[in-house]
Amino acid sequence: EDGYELWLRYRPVNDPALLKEYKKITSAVRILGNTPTDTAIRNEMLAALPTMLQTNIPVNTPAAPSLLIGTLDQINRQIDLPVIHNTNDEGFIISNATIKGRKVTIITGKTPIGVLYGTFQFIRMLQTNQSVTDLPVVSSPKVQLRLLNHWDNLTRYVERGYAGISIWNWHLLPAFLDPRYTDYARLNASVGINGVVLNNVNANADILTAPYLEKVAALAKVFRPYGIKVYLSARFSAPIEIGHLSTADPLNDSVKLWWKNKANEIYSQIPDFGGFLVKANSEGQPGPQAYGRNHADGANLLADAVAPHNGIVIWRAFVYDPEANDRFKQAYDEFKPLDGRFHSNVLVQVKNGPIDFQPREPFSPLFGAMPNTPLMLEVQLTQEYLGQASHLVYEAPLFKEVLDADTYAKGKNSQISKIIDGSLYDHKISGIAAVSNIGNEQNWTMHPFAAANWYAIGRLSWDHSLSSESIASSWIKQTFGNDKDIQTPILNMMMSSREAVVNYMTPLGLHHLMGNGHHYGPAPWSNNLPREDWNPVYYHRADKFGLGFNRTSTGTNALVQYQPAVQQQWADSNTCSDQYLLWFHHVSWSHRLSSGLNLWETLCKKYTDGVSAVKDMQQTWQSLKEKIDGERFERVAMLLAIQHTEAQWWRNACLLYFQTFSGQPFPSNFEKPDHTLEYYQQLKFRYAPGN
Ligand code: BDP
Repeated sequence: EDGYELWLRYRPVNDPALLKEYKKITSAVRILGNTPTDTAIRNEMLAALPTMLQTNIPVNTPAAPSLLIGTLDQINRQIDLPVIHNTNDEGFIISNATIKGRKVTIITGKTPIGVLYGTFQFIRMLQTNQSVTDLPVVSSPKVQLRLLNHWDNLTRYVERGYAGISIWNWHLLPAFLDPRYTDYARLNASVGINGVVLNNVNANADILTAPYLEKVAALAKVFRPYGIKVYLSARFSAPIEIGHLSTADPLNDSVKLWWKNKANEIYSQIPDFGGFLVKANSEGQPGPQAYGRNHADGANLLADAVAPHNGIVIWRAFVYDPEANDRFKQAYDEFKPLDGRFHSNVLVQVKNGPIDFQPREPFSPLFGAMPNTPLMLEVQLTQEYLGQASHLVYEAPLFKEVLDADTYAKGKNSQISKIIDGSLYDHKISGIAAVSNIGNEQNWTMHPFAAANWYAIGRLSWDHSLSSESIASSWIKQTFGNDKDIQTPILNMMMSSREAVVNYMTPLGLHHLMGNGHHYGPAPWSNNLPREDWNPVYYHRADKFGLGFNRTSTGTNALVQYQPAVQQQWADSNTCSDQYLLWFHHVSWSHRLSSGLNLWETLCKKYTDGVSAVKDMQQTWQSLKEKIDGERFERVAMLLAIQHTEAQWWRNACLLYFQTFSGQPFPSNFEKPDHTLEYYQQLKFRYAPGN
């Protein structure tokens, strides 16, 4: 198996009792609507049911239906008692009903898209061998905008992409519609993703020119039946670059008019265009500050242009300034004062942590600090800092850690999930964005397990109360099948993988230790980049005394950006949890941690634990050799071997380097590094994908 189907992998149901039940329910399927979405529903049912149930499935025959699929309006015209469960516009209901005294199963919702989501849920229940008798299942998404952000350039090079080149074939669009586009839409819709930003946040203004818009419109047309809207990253200086104006000043009338006209042009071709995503005044991207204006001025300019069309603007808060004394504080310092100044169709998109998608970060202090602005959470699926596409890292525990974090913004129980879903401050729009890990590799994500992250963020954006375990379990069944012997071992691998990567890369709150530019492998010694806040030494601050970044009141005082209850958790190096210790404290090498070991010994232990966890994953995987198809088995086995080698490399390189400061020996049972520090320092990676 080449892995192309991902979790929409339809295989025969083996359990005889369930097979009987499923066959009965699907013995006559009737789809009531005839929109393009209903065609998508029909196609999916016909792709799934005959293969899974090994029988012909009559769809829309004259026979009395056993499974009735349609919107609430359509359904309620057919059945004896109206369905009254409450859902929002995208929600669905799978339930039992009667038609003239005969029992039917129904899949319904307020809109065809809701019905499509219900259909995917129904299929998922079959794929994961759940009984469909335990009804009703009623579900609505908790978050409105559930988006993938592609960092795809128009050249098809994907920034931080490790799974091939972009799946958007700009050269052959709009006439050539790769069937992959439809499969992409199916995969997204099946987990509830309802929007995609097609191009990189480091944007090229050409995407907003007529020839590209025609291509974008063609993609939008493929995605539309699946409830997926397209969005574009807009380059702030586009009025200059493609509009030939002399300025992009957000308060200039010609600039305003240019964006208005541009929005009108886009909507004339893509009436349901989602809106713009903007990275401004960040890492060299143009922005309103060049004209003495602020982020709100910039965002509102674009927001006004798309507002007549119900479009939105997603403005990123990923900013940092070389002049600041701590990069950690920058987004908060710049954005908090602007709270309340963004127009109502603007969301501010905030990365989960204050720095940049590290294996573990404390949550960004912006969450809870901008009550008058809808904040969108940004997470990264592409594993820029998580071993890239060769490391098995199941990210749902990372996502959950953020969503469940309590900001105390409105007292206890002010979790980030409630800020993101709009409920804490009663916002009308809400969203989660995930930087895509998709490329044109046959299996989409290169590492078969990387697809679990795509899957997980969809499921969590729909319902952030789901557990990482339950999401992993469904994914395993849908991806590898229901064989009982494989469930627990694979689940264990996945559930241990996030802590493993934290341990072998950046334990105890270390962060940003990776190689320059390509971010591949360890380079904690690195100190030669033009900006101080790009260098690993800026972040770990190792010296003869100890290790870590003092962000308490005796240091940069970034801690003060959190609510007092949160500050309290982290302010004292004796009570701060090990996970965040070096994020906030410069701790002496002899400092005792909760384990009783000192900092140096604990560091050695954590790095070693990380490597052992990868070894365990390898062994577990080997034990499944007979149970997994050869192609996917071998692929994962090879990648795990790379991961193991690289985990050792991280451990050895980091510990040898930190030892030059700690001056302490390796513990007696410690497996000695196989090379010297100098060896690791001179390694070059000409083939590592860059940015
Ligand atoms: C960093 C990446 C860089 C992105 C930037 C961003 O290294 O390639 O452009 O984030 O999010 O993680 O804008």
